[in-house]
Amino acid sequence: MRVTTRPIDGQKPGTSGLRKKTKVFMSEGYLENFVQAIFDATGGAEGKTYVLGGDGRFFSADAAQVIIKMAAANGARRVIVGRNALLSTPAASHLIRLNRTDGGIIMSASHNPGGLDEDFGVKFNAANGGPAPEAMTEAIFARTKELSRYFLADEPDIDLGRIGAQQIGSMEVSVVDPVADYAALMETLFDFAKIRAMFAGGFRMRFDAMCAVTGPYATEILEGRLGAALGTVVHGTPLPDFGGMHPDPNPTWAHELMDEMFGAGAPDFGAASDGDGDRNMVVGKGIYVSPSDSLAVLAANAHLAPGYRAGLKGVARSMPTSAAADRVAEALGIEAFETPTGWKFFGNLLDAGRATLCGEESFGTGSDHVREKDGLWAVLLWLNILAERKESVEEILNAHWERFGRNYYSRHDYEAVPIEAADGVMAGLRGQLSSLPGQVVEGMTVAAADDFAYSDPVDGSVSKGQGLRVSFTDGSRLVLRLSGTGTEGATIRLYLERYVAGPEGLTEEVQSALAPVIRAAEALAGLRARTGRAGPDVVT
Ligand code: VG1
Ligand code: CO
Repeated sequence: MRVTTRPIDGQKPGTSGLRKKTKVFMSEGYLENFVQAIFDATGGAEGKTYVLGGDGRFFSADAAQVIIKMAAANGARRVIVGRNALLSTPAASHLIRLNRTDGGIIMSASHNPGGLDEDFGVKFNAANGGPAPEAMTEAIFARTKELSRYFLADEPDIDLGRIGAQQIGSMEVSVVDPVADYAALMETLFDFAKIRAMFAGGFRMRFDAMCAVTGPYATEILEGRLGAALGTVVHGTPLPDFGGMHPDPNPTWAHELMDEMFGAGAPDFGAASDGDGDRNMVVGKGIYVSPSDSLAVLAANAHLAPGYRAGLKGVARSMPTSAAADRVAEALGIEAFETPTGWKFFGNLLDAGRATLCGEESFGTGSDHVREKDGLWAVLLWLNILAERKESVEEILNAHWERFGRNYYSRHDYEAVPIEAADGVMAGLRGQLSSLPGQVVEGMTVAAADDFAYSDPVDGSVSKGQGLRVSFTDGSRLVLRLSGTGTEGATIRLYLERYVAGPEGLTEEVQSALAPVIRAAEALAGLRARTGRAGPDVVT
């Protein structure tokens, strides 16, 4: 059935897909237009195969039916969909690669809250399993601006609860277990026997799935296959509104886990994941692991896991992520890459075999096993390392800092700031960039200041305006950028870093260690002054 439509404003994908208020996505033609634009901008769906799934948030089940009927009406050959429309983002990436499909559609707004009054989102992943690269998202956006029709099969709903093949017109819909193939992949990468023995020996863990998609994955893998005590996974049932939780695994939103890990009788290891399962927070008994440090520790120890025994080809991190991983790459004698924020920028490096591990300061780590960041994968790599080294998280971190020095790191988020005020902050700092080198701010001399532009070393594409950065001669750095995943006003992210070589001063409190950089940021960008805020809303 051909349905007449008109272009809808603002369907521009951000850092990771198109995210809007759920009610916006539910409005007439909104989802349909965007999905049709995806098909049209990628050469049509005729004869193609797609993976479909999502984090189970409110509206996913209905949206899945629409997307399936649109794929059918656009001539697709087959859609592989997770049971009840569930698939974590890394599991979807794996299924795309495993089945060599032409791509996949993931229904998720990731770490944003879910529900009728919260957020919904749609991401398109390409045939390599990774997020659509910039040129593709731009083509999709361009298509949304000229759309006059979409196609929708006039057929009954598919039974998404029933595993197996069903037909819709001439298209096959395969409903699959969302966990099985992913869990099998994890078994090829990690020493499950060794981790199982560690749990059998009394090792205790807490995994907070935050009522989002990783619940079934973590329950099957940690409790089922690795023998962690029943109840290790909490908030393990995916709920349409995430049980009211904000499924963003950071110390602010995963405070229940933090309280437990810093309380009496804390387990040995704690972890949390986000809405769609691609992020992870890792916590030791009484010690928090910053995502930038986590990437560095994983890079330094990955060879302890069977899947990485041959060593790493290279390590890539997003620009705002601390340079801790670079120091490891240098010691290992491998390449280090610095990309813009968002996983889509790692795809080429992974495909070209130039990077094996990638990471972002926003609780994202992953490897070349898929083309997305992967929360549970990171947790399993940590477990594998813990099982091999037989040391606590604290001991491993301290040893890491003693060897490489410590990149103190923090991100300060100012959320839902009026757009003009946020633009003012950015413009204010941007205007000073060229005159900053050589200036002394809060006792530190500016070494360089610029608006980060990235030249992809594989395909030569250039991405400009990726964040304002100011680095100081003592190795300290501050970065300012606007979020591309929010749905309300603007979110300003301020990233702060200071390097201490050691051996003294490696275990200071993070915010006090960063105090001079925080003051320098305020002096240069006037965040508090311009937004009228007393301080950041979230500190990670
Ligand atoms: C944020 C993070 C970024 C991450 C992106 C998608 O983007 O900073 O590192 O790749 O979310 O993650 P932004 O533009 O808001 O800073 V996910 O797990 O929310 O898909
Ligand atoms: Co996510």
